[in-house]
Amino acid sequence: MNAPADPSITADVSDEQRISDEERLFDELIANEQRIEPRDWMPEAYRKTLIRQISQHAHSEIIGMQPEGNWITRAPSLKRKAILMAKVQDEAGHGLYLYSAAQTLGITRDEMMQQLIDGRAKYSSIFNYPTPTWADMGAIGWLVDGAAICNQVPLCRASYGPYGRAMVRVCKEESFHQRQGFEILLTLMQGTEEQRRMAQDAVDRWYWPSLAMFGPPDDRSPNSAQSMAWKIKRFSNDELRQRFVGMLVPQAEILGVTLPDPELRFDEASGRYEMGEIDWDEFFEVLRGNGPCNTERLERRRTAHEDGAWVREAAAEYARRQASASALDEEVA
Ligand code: FAQ
Repeated sequence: MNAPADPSITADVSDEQRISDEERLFDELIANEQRIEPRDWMPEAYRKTLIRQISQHAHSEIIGMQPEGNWITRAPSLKRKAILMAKVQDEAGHGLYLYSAAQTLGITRDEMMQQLIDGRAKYSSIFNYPTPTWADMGAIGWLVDGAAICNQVPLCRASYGPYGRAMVRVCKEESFHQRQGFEILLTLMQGTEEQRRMAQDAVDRWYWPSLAMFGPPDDRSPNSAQSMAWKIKRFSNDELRQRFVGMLVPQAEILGVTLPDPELRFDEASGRYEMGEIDWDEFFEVLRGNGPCNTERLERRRTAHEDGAWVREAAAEYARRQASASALDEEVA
């Protein structure tokens, strides 16, 4: 007679079996271009990667409200003010969709917010540059939102359902943002000599940081290969940068602005743009917190968070009272 099986061993084997079945299903879903949804099994590293990318993205949208918020009270007309307010409000909405998408992965909004205000979380390098003139609103819309669209349209097909779906709406709004930036620059370029100079100066200052938004070059991008294998990212950082420059060149011609890269040219043989070197030392300094506005941006975010404490407390108290009132109703019934 066989000795009875040790129950702990049986449990281990069946657990392993279950995980490998689940892993196989996960791999099949990815291979077949199907979506992973919040309740599906997923490798822990996939979950962590998504939380990292989506929360950084959410923080970028929220911090990204500041450089343009700076101009709401000074926009040159009522119409421009209304448009800018709507745009900045859209960015807040994008942050909220993204925080919600990240929450489906098991992290709370409080945790993410704490990471941001403690300075432990990253957000896009681009929002650490100043906005001294009205033309910066044009350059941000045209270049920063333009880069965001190039980066985010492929993310609409990200393998994680809530992220991809959030991106669809975000991209529609970003495309309006990009056009409004282009239109601000076009108006300035059709204006006085001083206005044209202001527009060109803004393009000169935002061009290189907007190229850096796509992240480090492929050979220095530690996350790309795995994120592409998981179909979170669909293109590498350098591929998207190329696509962006290809989009900008004809638009710069229409605007009449010069892209500040004397080495920029299209190489017929390779079908790629050749370009000057991005200042990666500057990029990594900004990531380390040493950009022109890092301190100011985080300080502003911290103050806003502290100023909003009473709203959070009031909402929590209201929810508590509602819950105890409905518990009482149930008891009575
Ligand atoms: N800034 O290995 P990779 C917007 C970090 S939204 C700061 O290549 P990955 C809308 C990266 O996190 C703009 N950090 O990383 C708007 C990683 O660090 P970690 C935000 C950066 O994830 C407009 C390390 O470097 N968009 O503009 C940056 O595969 C106007 C190594 O890099 C998104 O977040 C950077 N530029 O690729 C709002 C899009 N680049 O985490 C208001 C979603 C890289 O290992 C006004 N995100 N790093 O410590 C992505 O597509 C990707 O996360 C990348 C980076 C492409 C940004």
